[in-house]
Amino acid sequence: MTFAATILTLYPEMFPGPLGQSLAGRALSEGRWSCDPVQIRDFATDKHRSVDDTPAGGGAGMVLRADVIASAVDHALDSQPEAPILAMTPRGNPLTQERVRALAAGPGVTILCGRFEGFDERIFEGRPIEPVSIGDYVLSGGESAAIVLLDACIRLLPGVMGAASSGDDESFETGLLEYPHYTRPVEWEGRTIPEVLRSGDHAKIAAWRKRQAEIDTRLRRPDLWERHEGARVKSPSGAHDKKKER
Ligand code: 6GU
Repeated sequence: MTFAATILTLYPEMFPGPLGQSLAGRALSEGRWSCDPVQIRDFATDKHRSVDDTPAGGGAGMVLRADVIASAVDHALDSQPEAPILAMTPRGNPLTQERVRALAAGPGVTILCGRFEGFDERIFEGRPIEPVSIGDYVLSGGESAAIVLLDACIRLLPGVMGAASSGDDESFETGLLEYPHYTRPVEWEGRTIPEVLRSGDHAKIAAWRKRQAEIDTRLRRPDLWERHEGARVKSPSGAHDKKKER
């Protein structure tokens, strides 16, 4: 089964881009996913083939026209009606590993890439288009965000990664950041690999990794730590127990 990616963009030559290399590139050659960039401008109807116009109410920049975007989306819906449609925008719902997993388990995705100030908001009414953001910063366009989203999906497709992708330990799969890694040389610039990792005691190693994951998450991602701790309740003894399912 092929994961079909349709990308609606003003810069189709940006695809597959970095996804033509390495892991994703190999998976593309093997037919595990397909990449179909579509030029939004091909759906413009006026003689200047315009795709944008000035913002209603005034202000800086340009806004992508609802009529042109809708025609491009309807074309994608015709060719791949089962694929969810995501619009890349810093105003979107935050992308999560959970959402990535759900997308990767499906038939593919249609991704709408914005440039300029964004989309006419009316495209989100009447069509099943979900706005998605990849983080709290602003990119010059949705194309690089689409590449991020596709990379995250592709590595999860069957046969793309080996044992590593089953990764129950991976960052976010546990709700915590992943533990730190080390490899040879054992001593480098006067720094040594933690002794426990060379002990061969697998129970001790697992306990150490869990502890490190907790320390790093608390320090770097207090938001994730809060959520992780929120899933636990204090027992009368003062020990932490997993919260009971309701
Ligand atoms: Cl999805 N698009 C743009 N243009 N900027 C972003 C983003 C998306 N996510 C974070 N910043």
